[in-house]
Amino acid sequence: MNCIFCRIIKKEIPSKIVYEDELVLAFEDIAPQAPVHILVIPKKHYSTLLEIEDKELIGHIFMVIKKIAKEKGIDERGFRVVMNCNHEAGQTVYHVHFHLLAGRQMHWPPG
Ligand code: IU
Repeated sequence: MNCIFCRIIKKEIPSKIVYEDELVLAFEDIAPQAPVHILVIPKKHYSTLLEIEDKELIGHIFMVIKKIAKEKGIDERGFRVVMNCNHEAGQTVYHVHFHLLAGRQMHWPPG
């Protein structure tokens, strides 16, 4: 399988890692859309959210997001979590990922 995020997990491609444990990796997005833009991904390959049945994994991902938000000091001012599922939502990388965005005023509705 030639998944770019799996290659990032294996450290075959360098990334700026901000958090790692046995289940997830978090790294800085290569094309940041906000002063803080981190991707949190499961180490196990799932193309989209639709493939995940593991509730503990989803819960763990959100606990990690919370931990990173606190460490980055963005928890009080606010942050946004985005997960694009399939093409109409704008998903371009088919290894499920959660965007953690912060550091500027967000707008609603998102584009
Ligand atoms: P999307 O939700 O699938 O559109 O988000 C993919 C993200 O992955 C996007 O923000 C890219 O900038 C980011 N990204 C990356 O950080 N490193 C890469 O090598 C590639 C994409 I390809």
